[in-house]
Amino acid sequence: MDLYKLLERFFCDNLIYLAHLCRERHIIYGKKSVILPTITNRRMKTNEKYIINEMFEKADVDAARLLIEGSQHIVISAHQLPDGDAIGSCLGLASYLRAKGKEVTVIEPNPFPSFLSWMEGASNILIYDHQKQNADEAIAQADLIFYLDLNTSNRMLELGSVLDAKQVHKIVIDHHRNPEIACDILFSYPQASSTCELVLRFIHALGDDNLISKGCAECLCAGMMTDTGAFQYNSNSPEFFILLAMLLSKGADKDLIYRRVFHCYNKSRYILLGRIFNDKIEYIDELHTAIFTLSKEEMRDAGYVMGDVEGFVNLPLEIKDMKLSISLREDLDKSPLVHVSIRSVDDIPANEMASRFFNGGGHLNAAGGRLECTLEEASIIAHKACQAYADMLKSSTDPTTPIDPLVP
Ligand SMILES: [Mn+2]
Repeated sequence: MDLYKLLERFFCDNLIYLAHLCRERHIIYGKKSVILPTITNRRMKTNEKYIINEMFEKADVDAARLLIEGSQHIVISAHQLPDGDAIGSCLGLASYLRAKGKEVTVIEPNPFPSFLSWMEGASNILIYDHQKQNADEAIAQADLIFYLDLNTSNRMLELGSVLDAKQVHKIVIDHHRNPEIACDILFSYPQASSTCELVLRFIHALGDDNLISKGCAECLCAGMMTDTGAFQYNSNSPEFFILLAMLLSKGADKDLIYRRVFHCYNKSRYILLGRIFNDKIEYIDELHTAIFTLSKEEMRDAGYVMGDVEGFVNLPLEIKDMKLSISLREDLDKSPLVHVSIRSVDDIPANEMASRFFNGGGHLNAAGGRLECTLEEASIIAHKACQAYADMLKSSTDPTTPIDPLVP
């Protein structure tokens, strides 16, 4: 019987793939030897091309290896208001270093949102604001410090100056632009999706894939997920998914992690969300821009808890043709202080806008800053910032957007 007809009858879903397999078997074994082990062999061969290219300089990896080998007490820290990438990268790296027999202390400048507390090792994180004494002891003992997910120690509150003052070997692993931290080895790769991706590449470059536990994989997967908005942006490289696949193969459950970090909100979040979209958001149509403010009274009235407004700034960009979204949120404690978040699309430089107008910085399409002024004053500055980029914002929208067939 014709081999391809046989395949069609039994394996029509995978016809092309299987036919390809059979052709190989045909050459080697003859027409009738279509057996499953061939598939396994073929898959293994296919996987061979999915190698992870080294992003780091070999000299840096070798130097880091020596520093790790020569140290016993390691401190790992990240930026203030730690997010999924900050906590995930710290805990993922901590898990790996503990597997290498090191004593590791993770210290964060201030508390992290409760939706990250499921991560392995999260309950042992020291919060510098609250556990200064324990943290200072760990820092005093440290012979190696890792700074993760930040480019300047100014983003670590008081912890930054304490770590900076400590005379000890330091390694920075980060994906923000313009790194400024004094260190022995700098792994700064703004093209990376997340610091978690870089930590995974770091472990891989050290040849230690076998030391990635399920708990470690979950932490790194969480950061790769949160810093890409669940793979919506900054995640177009095929290698990103090869790295992710590596974490899945270590036991990370992507779907469960998604639910833990994205489906975990309080009702107060939706009270605030309703308030903003009902009557607070301002659309500047000709600039394809949305700006909204949130006062501390509004947050208190809604029963605000930390993390409630996380990601709000992304939502206006879900509206057709929107190019820029700016959120202005009053600090709950300090006054006058307004936290600014900016999101943009394409080549509209949110980071440049943040540094020119809002004392901040960040990535091309996601940036932030802070203004020591009232919400009203911050809103005026935000309008000025939009006008400064009016030419870019006015320009025509995506030509591939389909025309609504219901509109004549
Ligand atoms: Mn990050």
